[in-house]
Amino acid sequence: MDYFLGIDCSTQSLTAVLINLSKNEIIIRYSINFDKELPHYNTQNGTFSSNGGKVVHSNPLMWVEALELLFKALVQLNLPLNEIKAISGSGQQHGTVYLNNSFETTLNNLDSKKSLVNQLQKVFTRETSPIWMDSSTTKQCEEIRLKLGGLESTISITGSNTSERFSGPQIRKFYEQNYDDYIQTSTIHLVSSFLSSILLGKSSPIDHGDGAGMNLMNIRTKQWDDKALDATAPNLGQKLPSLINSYDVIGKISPYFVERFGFSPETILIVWSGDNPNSLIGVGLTEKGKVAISLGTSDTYFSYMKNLHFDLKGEGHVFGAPTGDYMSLICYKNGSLARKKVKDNFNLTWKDFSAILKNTPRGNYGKIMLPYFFPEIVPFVSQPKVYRFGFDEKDLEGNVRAIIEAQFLSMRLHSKWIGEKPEEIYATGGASANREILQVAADIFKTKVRIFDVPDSAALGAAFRSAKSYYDSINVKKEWSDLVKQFLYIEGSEVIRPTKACRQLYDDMLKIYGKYEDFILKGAENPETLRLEFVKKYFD
Ligand code: XUL
Repeated sequence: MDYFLGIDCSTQSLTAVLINLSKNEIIIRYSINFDKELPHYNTQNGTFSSNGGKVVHSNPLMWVEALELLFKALVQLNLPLNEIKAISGSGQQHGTVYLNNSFETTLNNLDSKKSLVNQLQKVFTRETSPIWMDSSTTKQCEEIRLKLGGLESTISITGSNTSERFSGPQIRKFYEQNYDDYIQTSTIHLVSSFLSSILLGKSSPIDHGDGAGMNLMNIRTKQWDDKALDATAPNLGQKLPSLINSYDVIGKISPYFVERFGFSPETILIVWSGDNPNSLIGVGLTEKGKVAISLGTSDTYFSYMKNLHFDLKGEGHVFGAPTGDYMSLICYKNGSLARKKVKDNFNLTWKDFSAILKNTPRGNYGKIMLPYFFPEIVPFVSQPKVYRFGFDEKDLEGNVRAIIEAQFLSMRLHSKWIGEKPEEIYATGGASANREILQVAADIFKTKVRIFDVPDSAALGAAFRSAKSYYDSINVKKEWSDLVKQFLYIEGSEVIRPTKACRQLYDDMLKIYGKYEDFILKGAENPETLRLEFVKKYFD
């Protein structure tokens, strides 16, 4: 049997998806929820935050302990771990793990009678890891951008503007504020390459997909960029693992996992990548024209990109794709946690929430929200604040529809740089199960939205990646598109069609929404008159 395992370390949980590619079936999905199953780390939604939500960290030991729990559970479920041919994984992007010089030797000498978490206690030079939700590095972003020659030059070197959550600015902050600990650090890993190292029993390379989310990799040469390294912190090049293709095999599984959990010593490992590159494959985006929205802790909008081009405004990103090409990505922090805030403020269930969406009119009587419940990435907002125009926080129905319309209006507005109008949008992530939310997406984008009931797209993508590289390694030719499409059975999934009658309404609303962003964030003119005209045109 051709069993492949994909593991995803996301913000709130660690998930495994085991697939049998000979039969195109999922054997199991299994998740460890950090808050619930590892309560001694005291996380909230997998994180700890301070400084008004600007500093957001997580605990790398928690991820390690979760990995053990996950494997224990798979053993207890009697899954054929010894028949798994290859494993790869996915990590929430940008987060960094700081390790001292005992990391390699510890991994090399793991005792399979003892737990991982006990043996890895002393390998860190920084107890907690800044993750993608951290927005405390505005100063470092400015410093690095300046040294790289300004906005456009930074984007054209690294594929993105310097971004608060990206690894480079985070590393610079650590160097500036904890100089001694920075000096003690011999290796800096990403979440993906850290966990990949543990399975491998030695430091793992970083792949081009996740490497592109650091502001340190040259997006054209796919090598560490000397200028970017120098602009970030001294001797950084010596602390970073090497960069490799996302499809490269990095070795065989460490004996620790063979002895402790019963994996076969022949299991090959493929380098881990970021959750977004993995999801790109997990939802079957192996060619142009199709876009995915992933509605999870973060909401992301992403697509496969054959030829490199950039968002010169600096809001969108270009990462490496698992196929060796590129992908575009726009990321919103106010995703599911913001939707949940509105739901919880009114003590609603998701069923109530959906019913309200169904029963309120498109355009929401002109009630517009700028939903910055948390600091936002796109557009950049450092101080969280929710702005409401034409309604207030007590208006139950108004708030429910306004948050969803705001999220998709913002996505349509800020994805224009990608150039192509999507032919079809694939919806994935937790909230993709909610048809009413997706109907709003279809209406606002004026595009079909296809629902995938493959919630763990990043872990599944990792399983696909491990399969593809395994077949390559034994010279069995499989095209990406065939492998993925056969498995996903895309044609069988449900499609939500846009409502024709509201095309003009959302075009008008989009313009007003953009003007409210400019009004609040750039001090432009207040578009209230336009909003009132909109109300008159559609709701009088
Ligand atoms: C992407 C981003 C998030 C994280 C966590 O740039 O910051 O999507 O990868 O999911």
